[in-house]
Amino acid sequence: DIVPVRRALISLSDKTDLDLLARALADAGVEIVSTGSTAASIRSLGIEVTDVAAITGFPESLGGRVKTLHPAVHAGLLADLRLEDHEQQLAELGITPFELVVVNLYPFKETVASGAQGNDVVEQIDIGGPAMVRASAKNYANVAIVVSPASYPEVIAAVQAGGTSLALRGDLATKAFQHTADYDRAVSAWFAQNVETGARADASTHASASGTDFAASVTVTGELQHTLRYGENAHQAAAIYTDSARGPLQSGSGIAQAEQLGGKEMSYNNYTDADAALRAAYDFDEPAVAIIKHANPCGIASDADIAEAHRKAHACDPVSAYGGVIAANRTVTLALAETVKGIFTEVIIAPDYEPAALELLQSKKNLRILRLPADYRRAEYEFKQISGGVLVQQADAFPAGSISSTWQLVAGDAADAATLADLEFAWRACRAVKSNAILLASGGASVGVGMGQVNRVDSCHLAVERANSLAEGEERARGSVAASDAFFPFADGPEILISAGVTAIVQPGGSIRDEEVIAVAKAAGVTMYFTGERHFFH
Ligand code: 93A
Repeated sequence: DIVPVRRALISLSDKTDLDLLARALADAGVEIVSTGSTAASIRSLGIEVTDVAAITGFPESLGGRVKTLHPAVHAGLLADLRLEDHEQQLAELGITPFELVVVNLYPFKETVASGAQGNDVVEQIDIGGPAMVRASAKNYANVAIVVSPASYPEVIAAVQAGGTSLALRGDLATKAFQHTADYDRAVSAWFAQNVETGARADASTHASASGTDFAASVTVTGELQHTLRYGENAHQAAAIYTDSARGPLQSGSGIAQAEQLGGKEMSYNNYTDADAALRAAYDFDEPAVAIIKHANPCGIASDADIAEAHRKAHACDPVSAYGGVIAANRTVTLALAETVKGIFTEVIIAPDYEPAALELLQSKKNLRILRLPADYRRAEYEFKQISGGVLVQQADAFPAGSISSTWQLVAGDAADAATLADLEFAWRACRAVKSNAILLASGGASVGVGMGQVNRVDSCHLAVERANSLAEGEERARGSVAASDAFFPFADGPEILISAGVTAIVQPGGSIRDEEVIAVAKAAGVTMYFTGERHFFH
């Protein structure tokens, strides 16, 4: 497994310790092949060197863009001499293989850091260098690839001792691939920020980019905002970080940037619930209020009057709303503040407060009052922590305006205007409910929510049960409409909703049993729409 080094290819931007390396190789009788300024440096030390142009028979051209990109170089890097066939072909082509390659790349990151822009940066994207590094690393069975002066002493020692070991070449190749991957990440991040692309123009639209494009365009970092008293439970230490993503979507100013106007310090759970409340209330163009407990809505409603929206949201589940988090997507009026004053509430979030409303709310010492920044924009990246890592995705969102124009009517009569408005409301509201989500709505308000169940039938049962049991003497499920965040895998869920008196259902569709589901709706004369798009929320 020891490969003696007879011929080395050296091409360096950073020439740290080049003298040390070149002299050691020359003393060990290694033939040195090199590029432009690297060859000049070696020659100036009085060490013999072969110009790469002498091997390629092709001059360095296009201002240096094409130096080593030539089969005479790359066949010498990629030939696997364990194969007789490769050895024979090299001989026929008159190509001598390399056993050692020493390359470091154009200083791309340093150029960006210097404040350079545009073409000055683009010109510093090394193409030939990474090609040699990757070719040699792939061929680590035959070639030792060195990308850092830190590896010179070890490599020199190996050359002097008779050759490089497989283990050393494996180590070097691993570092080499890390190096080129890191380099390309820097290049792709710069492109995502600085180069006008179709993806960037499309980023604000509903269409999602491919995962590869997305990952290449996002840089995830965190900046400590402040520590928290504790985490989800009292024995867990915690802190909050902001600005955790940079990319073409530009993360908006989410709950982490809200200004606190009163009340105790925000806790870890306050933040998660407040974020869930924002998700729920800010999905609506019309004035809307959401009340959240344990990240799930116990009521969402919209109404031209924001105080009335709150009243309707609260009526959905007054029991659970105790100790809840309220988000309003309009300025909090005195009328709304007066109602909230009488209900134990942990947090209230809004874009602003009427002065009298704020004064009234501030009189409740424990109520945390948050105001969103004036330039509030929904965060456009979503993160989910998993052990040892973090998942990142484009935020899920609805477009503004009517969302039913693309829906497909699959059963019953087309909904009248009022029913369609409730279906649109239910579909938007359902997105804020943890999966599996079933949300019953009536008159622009949720009336029964089935959330977080591990099967969809249970969510249907729960939604109906809550709609009817929480309203004294009223059967709120009857005459309501239903939304389901994902398709019904069986007809049992819709059967429960229909027998409870639901008149219209909106759901994504796409189950292999869609026909059975549609048949149940048709038989009951219930309207059903397919949206073609699901909105899981876990
Ligand atoms: O412009 S390149 O992308 N095209 C090439 O063919 C090429 N070959 C080597 N860059 C290329 N290199 C890079 O040139 C090396 O990665 C190294 O960083 C630099 C050394 O060039 P010189 O020795 O001519 O100054």
